[in-house]
Amino acid sequence: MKLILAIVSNDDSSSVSSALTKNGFSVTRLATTGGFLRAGNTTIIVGTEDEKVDHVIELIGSESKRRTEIVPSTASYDIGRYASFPVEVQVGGATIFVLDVEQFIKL
Ligand code: 2BA
Repeated sequence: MKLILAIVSNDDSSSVSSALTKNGFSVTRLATTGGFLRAGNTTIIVGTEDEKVDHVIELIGSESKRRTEIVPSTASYDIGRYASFPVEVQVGGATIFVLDVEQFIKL
């Protein structure tokens, strides 16, 4: 058995956990914070049989693809005026750890 820890953006966490649940996987979601950006992200925990790990990774990947989005940004000028312009940002993606499970107990 394996334990999968997947860190995904908050925006993708609902669709990732829905896809996993629909496919019969048990999922736990933790609200976490990235150490570098200090922004919120979501850590998804899935315990599953060894042969199903690839399916879990595929489902996570399909719902959290790295993509480019255009978001509005503003620049201020000395004269007290602000201009709005679009900037491209990278969002999504997943960081996945797969760990061996020594024991799995449900009481
Ligand atoms: P990613 O590498 O896609 O990582 C996204 C989030 O996944 C991280 O958020 C962190 O919460 C988790 N994570 C990634 N690798 C990990 C690991 N080896 N162990 C534990 N958790 C891990 P943040 O720490 O806020 O980082 C956000 C993004 O900033 C990263 O995206 C990466 O592109 C960049 N980054 C992170 N650390 C950096 C560093 N020391 N120097 C430069 N850029 C860094």
